[in-house]
Amino acid sequence: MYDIQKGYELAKEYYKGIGIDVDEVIKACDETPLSMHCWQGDDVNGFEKKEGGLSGGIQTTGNYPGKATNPEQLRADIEMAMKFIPGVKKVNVHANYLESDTFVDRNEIEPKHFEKWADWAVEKGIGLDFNPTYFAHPKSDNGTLSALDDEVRAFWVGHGIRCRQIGEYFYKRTGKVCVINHWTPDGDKEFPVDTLGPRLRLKDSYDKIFEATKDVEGVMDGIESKVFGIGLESYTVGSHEFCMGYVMSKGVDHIIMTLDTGHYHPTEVVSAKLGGVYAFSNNVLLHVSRPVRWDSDHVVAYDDETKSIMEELVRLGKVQDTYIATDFFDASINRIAAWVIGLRNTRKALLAAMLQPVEAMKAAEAAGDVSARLAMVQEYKAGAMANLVWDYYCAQKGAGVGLEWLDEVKKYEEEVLSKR
Ligand code: RNT
Ligand code: ZN
Repeated sequence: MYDIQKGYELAKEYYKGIGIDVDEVIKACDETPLSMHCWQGDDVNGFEKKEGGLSGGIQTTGNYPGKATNPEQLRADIEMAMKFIPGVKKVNVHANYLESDTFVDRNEIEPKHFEKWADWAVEKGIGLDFNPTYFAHPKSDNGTLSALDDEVRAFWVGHGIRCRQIGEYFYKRTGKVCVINHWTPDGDKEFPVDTLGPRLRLKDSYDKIFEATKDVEGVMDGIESKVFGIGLESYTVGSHEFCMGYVMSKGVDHIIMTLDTGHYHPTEVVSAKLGGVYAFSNNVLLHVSRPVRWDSDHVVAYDDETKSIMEELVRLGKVQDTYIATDFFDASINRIAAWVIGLRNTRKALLAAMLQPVEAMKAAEAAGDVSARLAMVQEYKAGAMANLVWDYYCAQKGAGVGLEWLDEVKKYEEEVLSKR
């Protein structure tokens, strides 16, 4: 290992020269919560006492041994991963991760089924986010909130209502706002003749959920769109236009857009959408993921788009207004490694973005000096010394420098995961 302190001193001097206080940046980055999705640990299975696999156009592929098969294991794995993810974290729980000795259907879930998650979060001093599970259920095969069948729709509205109540319970237990993400898989393999009807029903269902729970406190609601799902290739009820229209037409603070980085056409990027959305909304929920071909949920990479998203948030001055959550599931590698890699990349991209002289760039732009603007944007994108700051930050937090975390995760695999 090289001399991390020396690297930090050098970086500090460099950044001082361009008007950046490294310690302030580290603090701001560290205090930005990242919401870690629980579902990477067990391939989105959850703990319902029922048979049946994943559905709704999402899929995990791979058969890597050692996945969590009960809540205790999942929480232990999350704790293991968290050791190597520096900074404030929340945990994002899905409704199908309830805990009950007997089967509880989705429209009957209650705070008590999530008490252990809340106890654990309180003990760890972290916040919890939540997600209705509008998929992987016999009643989700022909649509959920947009289904033609009145009873099916009512069932899912009931689920949405229960989820908002559980969100409030999480808020009350942890003292931290619970961000709920509503994603429905509803769609069609072929292009339907009636594309409007399902959308009007989805709109009506969301209205019913929010109306029935209008007194719920401490909850934010992201509405997540998607371009397509497996088996639902031609039509998605909750398209981008629908979700954006819904959020903007409601015009209330708690209903916001969820932008999932894997949910757009291949040449569309979320980094280019943020400025437009923030012209009309105070907050955004971000699902940081990585699309590859048909899959929207590969492990987050330290790639151009992840960096561009963080740069955009910094330049917009919206880091604190954006709920940053991860969303990917990979069953082909050690699941803890998947979490660590994806969340470290997310955090690192944020740090690198914060280490850029945004004020100077904005000044060049305001002065009409477009050449200087391009020169600066390119110069600082490389993040000359950002890695030195990252290593120092990880060392300070005891989160492991470089690949130090890998040995420990491998050891845990040998001693714990491989024995499951
Ligand atoms: C699916 C959505 C959604 C899910 C989770 C499990 O395409 O991105 O957010 O990944 O609800
Ligand atoms: Zn998502």
